[in-house]
Amino acid sequence: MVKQKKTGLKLRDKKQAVTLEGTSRGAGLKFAIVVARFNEFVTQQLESGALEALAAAGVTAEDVCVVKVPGAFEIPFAARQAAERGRFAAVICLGCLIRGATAHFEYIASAASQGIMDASLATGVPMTFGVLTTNSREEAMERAVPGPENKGWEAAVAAVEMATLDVRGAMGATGAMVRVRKGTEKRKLNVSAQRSGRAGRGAAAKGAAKRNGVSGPHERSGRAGRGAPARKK
Ligand code: DLZ
Repeated sequence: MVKQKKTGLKLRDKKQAVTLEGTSRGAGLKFAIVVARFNEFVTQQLESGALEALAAAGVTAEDVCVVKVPGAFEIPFAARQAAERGRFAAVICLGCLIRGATAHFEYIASAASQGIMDASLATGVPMTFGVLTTNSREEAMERAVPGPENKGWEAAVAAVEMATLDVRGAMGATGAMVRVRKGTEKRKLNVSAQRSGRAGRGAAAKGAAKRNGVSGPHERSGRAGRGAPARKK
């Protein structure tokens, strides 16, 4: 049973909106990076960019698992498996499609993007899209330069933000929005996410709980949440 914090007021009690957003701090969270080998001269650079961004966000190397697949078409399968079987807070998907003479480009691009979105929604694990779709090798290489311009870097930054965004956890037991004191908003929302039992992120919840100095429901019960296999519908 979730205990509401004394400071928690229902949103309708006051006329002020509550803003929820993730953070850029990923320490304690686990991430999977699914990388397609096709056009490896680019995807290797995307992988490096993603790894650098995760390190900059405080994620340690042992908390990152890199999964290699043949091409972008295979990314959704591996991403879904990682989300279902692993305790990842988010999955970063990286690939490179360069337009060729055939219709392959369109088919693979739409299968990859739709497949990744479907996998993310089906598992409840955030997945980010670092799959380039370019007209030339040059365009692809421009997007794989070292640093924050690198699309792998961008996808990793988005993954950290999504992994730390907990919309459901910020709701009270009845689904009512929990209001927190001004100035301490983000920290309090993270705490309420851990206590509400709705975060369901397994390792993610545990990590955030540690950072916040509280023990979340998953820590106490040892229950896997978001990392557990998706329920059949
Ligand atoms: C077949 C193919 C083609 C033509 N182009 C690309 C591409 O530009 N980028 C990419 O990641 N993969 C490509 N592939 C391979 C497919 O994604 C897939 O690996 C194969 O069709 C085997 O299922």
